[in-house]
Amino acid sequence: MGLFSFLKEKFSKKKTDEVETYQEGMAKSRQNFSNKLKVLNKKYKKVNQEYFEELEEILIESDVGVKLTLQIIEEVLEESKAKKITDSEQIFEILIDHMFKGYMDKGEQLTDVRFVNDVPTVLLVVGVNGVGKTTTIAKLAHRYQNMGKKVLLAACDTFRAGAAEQLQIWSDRLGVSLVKGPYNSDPSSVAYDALSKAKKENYDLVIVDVAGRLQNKQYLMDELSKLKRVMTKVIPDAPHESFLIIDATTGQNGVVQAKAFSEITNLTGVVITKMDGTSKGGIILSIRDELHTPVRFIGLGEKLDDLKEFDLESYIYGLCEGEDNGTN
Ligand SMILES: Nc1nc2c(ncn2[C@@H]2O[C@H](COP(=O)(O)OP(=O)(O)OP(=O)(O)O)[C@@H](O)[C@H]2O)c(=O)[nH]1
Ligand SMILES: [Mg+2]
Repeated sequence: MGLFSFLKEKFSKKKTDEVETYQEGMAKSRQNFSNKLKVLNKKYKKVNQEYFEELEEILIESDVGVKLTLQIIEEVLEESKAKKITDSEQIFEILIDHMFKGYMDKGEQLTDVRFVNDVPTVLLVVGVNGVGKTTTIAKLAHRYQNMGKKVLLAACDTFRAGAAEQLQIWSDRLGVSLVKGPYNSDPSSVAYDALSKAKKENYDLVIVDVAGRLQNKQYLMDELSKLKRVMTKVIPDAPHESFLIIDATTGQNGVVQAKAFSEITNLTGVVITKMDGTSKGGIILSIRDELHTPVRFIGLGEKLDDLKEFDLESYIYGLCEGEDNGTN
């Protein structure tokens, strides 16, 4: 049985809230991807070269990325030839298997923050302006607070007017503490203060918000290495996690950002926001293909609970199956 049939059976027996959030958040992507595939499968009962050309186009239009698309098509072609399969419905199953594999094979699977013992766990959050950094930090704070963790926010984006204030609003709303510095002050000194406080007062998690001005790569690189240097004076292994936030609606530009950041700093995870706002949900596969970094969380809406651990099965299912979509 192909993975898609397996998922259909699995989720028709027991559909969790998580799967429903994925299905709702991915409605636009599903309309783009799954509906186009259905039209294609109707057009070609038996597949031929034109079928594969159109399939390639659909994957690229869904932001799966050219490199990965070509790899997937190649694999699907090979498998269908080897098994002598020409029926487009069966090819669909093979396609989904290889999309799944396209993610699985590209590195380790990880989602939740890996907490360390003895000292506060430090999570550095980077990303360019407007990608949903502050909101994601709030959602993560909310998540770990609900798990009983003592969470501290560090507003190290001292460069952009209003950045600390936005974080302050969330810290008040959530009832989590915040350390901030004056406008234009040294981000490292804010981080130093935050980590010192976290260590002294036994916090479990410090989430550090950093400005991500990609316009000047060298400057950003220097700033991030200074930040890390200063943090390790307080907590030797800090940061334990470095998440890059990418806005799914920026498409291939998001992939460019991801590549640039991965050259500047050692990322341990990627968070994809605004999945609900894009029709090109393939971006997750594309970023994974380029970076090999695990997608840790995915933003499927604006509410605090709409940030979910990335789950490949729910994601693939959400991309292909849902209410608006008939029964396939
Ligand atoms: N629909 C949707 N909106 C989101 C999601 N994540 C963030 N947003 C919205 O995106 C907008 C920008 O989010 P912010 O968190 O302010 O982004 P930022 O990166 O901190 O932006 P700056 O601080 O201005 O650089 C807000 O209106 C958020 O509500 C998501 O997963 N889905
Ligand atoms: Mg912000």
